[in-house]
Amino acid sequence: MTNMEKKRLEELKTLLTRAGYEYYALDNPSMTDAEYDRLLRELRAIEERRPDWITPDSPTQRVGGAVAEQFVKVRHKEALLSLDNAFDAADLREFDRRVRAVAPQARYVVELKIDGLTVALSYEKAALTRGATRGDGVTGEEITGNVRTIRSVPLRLRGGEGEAMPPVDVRGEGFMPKQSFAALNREREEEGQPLFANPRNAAAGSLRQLDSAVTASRKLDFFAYQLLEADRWGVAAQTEVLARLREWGFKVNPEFRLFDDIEAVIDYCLSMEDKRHSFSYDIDGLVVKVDDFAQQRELGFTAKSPRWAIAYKFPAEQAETLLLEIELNVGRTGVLTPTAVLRGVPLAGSVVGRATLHNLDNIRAKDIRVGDHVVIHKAGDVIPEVLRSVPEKRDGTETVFLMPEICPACGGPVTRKENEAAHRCGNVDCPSRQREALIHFVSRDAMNIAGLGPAVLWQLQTEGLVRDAGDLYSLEEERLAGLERLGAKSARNLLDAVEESKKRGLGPLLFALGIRNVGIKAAKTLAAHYGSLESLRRAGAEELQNLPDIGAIMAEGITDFFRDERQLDLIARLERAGVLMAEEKAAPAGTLFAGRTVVVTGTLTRWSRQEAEALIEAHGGKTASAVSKNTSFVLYGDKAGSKLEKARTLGIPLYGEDEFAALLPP
Ligand code: 0OX
Repeated sequence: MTNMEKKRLEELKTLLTRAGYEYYALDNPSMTDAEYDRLLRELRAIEERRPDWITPDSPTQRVGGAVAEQFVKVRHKEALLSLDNAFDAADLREFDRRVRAVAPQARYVVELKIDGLTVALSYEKAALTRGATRGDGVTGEEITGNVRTIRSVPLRLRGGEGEAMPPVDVRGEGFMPKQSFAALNREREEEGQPLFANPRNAAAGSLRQLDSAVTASRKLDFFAYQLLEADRWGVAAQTEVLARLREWGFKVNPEFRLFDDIEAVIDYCLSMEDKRHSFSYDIDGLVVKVDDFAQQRELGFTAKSPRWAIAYKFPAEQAETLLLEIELNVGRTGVLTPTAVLRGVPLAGSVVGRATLHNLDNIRAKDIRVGDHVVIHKAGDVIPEVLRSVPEKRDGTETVFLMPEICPACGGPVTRKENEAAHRCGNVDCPSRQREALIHFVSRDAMNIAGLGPAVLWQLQTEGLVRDAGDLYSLEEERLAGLERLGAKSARNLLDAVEESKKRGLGPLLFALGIRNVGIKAAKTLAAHYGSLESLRRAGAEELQNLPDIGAIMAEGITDFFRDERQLDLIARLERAGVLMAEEKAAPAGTLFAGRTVVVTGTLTRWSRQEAEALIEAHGGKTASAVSKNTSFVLYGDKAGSKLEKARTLGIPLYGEDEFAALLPP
């Protein structure tokens, strides 16, 4: 029996690995999803009976679940190089000239430049043993558990010589397809989580997860393009590498082309500019590489990049429109940021009506006037920015922008410090500054007070109910309920959220207070080290600088903050209101859900999904992102989809929010 079972297990692993390869790497499925699921279940069942037979390359081992404490640094076998950039045909011709001086016969492979992040993979005895990020090129971070969850990354090399196979090192681009990115952001929006700016950031954030179950829930993909120590593998050119990588089971981008001369390369690069949006993933250009490795070796490297390759970067997408007026926004530190109000214009996927102008120096340097035609682009493909004006189109009615001497929000004096580009409103009571400070105070990484969006804060401010953060803790229910658009229920919820925020602990509080230059990371470091606001207050600048992540400028920001009477007064009021001023101690772990694995799905109303998962873990349970036979029960909310269905078919207990809440101690 055992023998037969073992044989079946091997058979299932082979069948499923092949099906996965055909589906994910070749994009050419040979098996239906239902059949795949059935075989996977059968494999799981065997592995459950015989856990000693589970190997890391089993198709069941992609789900993630391992949670790391921190990332481990790894040294790359060979440094990861960066690429020189070409922005136009002339740059490419110049590159060609330098190449031909050394290798007159060079041929070029042109690959798409996938806009993701470099991932380095190592295989030993044909099995995946390590995945790492680029890091600084010399040392990266070990992310093996996360990389394993990417379906197109082979866990075992196909046709590998198994035990006898020498180590293989492969590099490529990890990325998130555009559709997965859009779906992920939609989901995050529903759950009130911050959105990723672009697929690249989403991929980076997903790969740098300490909890690989989170990575597994993100739809990442991988294209391989480089093989280290290629000679050892008898391959002598980039095109041969791509072929070999494909044979081994990697997904290789099919769009690469081979050219004899640079003019053909240029034509191809230019033609791709129109095609760039037609791919299911973002590309930011193309990579032109000398194909032949002997020629590559002759060309060698500069200090930071190979002489045999260059990145052709697409011109950033731009648009021209009319600058209608310049608005000033007063931030929480008093900085006046000029924003261009534009006649709406489509640009890289959205209609842009506003763009930042950064500061007065920038406006002057670019001679941007109100009424000008201006060229805009999206920085990092996201943030609209004014690049330049188009003076040829002026008709004489344009006006030079002047920075007002008084703040447009409060009439206070506007000043500019020497050596600073920013103009600032000096009035600490400026309502605009106070409003921005409040928005920051209640934001998610700070005190996380749900239901206090900018509109409600605005209302509380104009009604005179709230001036600073201290006032939030003395709001009265009756007064709130009487406000327009708020009502009794929202008033109650809001007060509950305010009450709840008192327990956030020192880290979030420090961030919320808006100490100059202290971001969320530094706030956490300070909280962990000092444990209470009082002992932080007593720390000197020198002592502070000895902490990781804290530099001289930040230390000064902190000591200045604690010398400010108004801040000390605010802290005293927060303390009297019962806001926790010390690092929150972890509650003793309960045992209610000990030994149970719970899947949370759909939109909950009482908690965010993260909060519900934290609750389960605080009571000794484990959480998972996928429903399997091992799931103890599913907590489901609104619009729960396939996970709920799957749980139903597997006969796993289902709990609605109310039933779940009833399990919890009061
Ligand atoms: C990409 C990409 C990046 C390897 C050695 C020189 C350049 N983002 O798609 N890098 C490379 O090649 C490196 N190729 C690519 N296709």
